[in-house]
Amino acid sequence: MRILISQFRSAAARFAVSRALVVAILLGPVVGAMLAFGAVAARDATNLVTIDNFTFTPPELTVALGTTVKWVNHDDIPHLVVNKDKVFQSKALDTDDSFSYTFASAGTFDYFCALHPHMVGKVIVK
Ligand SMILES: [Cu+2]
Repeated sequence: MRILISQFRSAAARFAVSRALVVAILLGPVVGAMLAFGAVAARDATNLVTIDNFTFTPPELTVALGTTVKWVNHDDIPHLVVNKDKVFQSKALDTDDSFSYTFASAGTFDYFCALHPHMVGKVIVK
């Protein structure tokens, strides 16, 4: 009887260890995916320029070479994003439309809205 109990205990201990291992294996990808999602969300937030009330926000954005910047129009009238040196130019962006551009060279990129030239902003690529 004593032998049976001790066998039962060691079996229970093995079960607890293997159950913890299974939980760790199952949760690994979930935690990894959550971390990856957080990193993507953070990157999106830092490279986003919103257009609200005829204003680019932030008006000046500094990014690393190779970064994709996304502009989103939240106004209910169309806007464009046009680089002064014609390096990039969006189509007319209606409400909630977006435009993305990946900066493949360093420098300062001044831009404006072709419909409302007083709307200006700049992206500095380092
Ligand atoms: Cu505009």
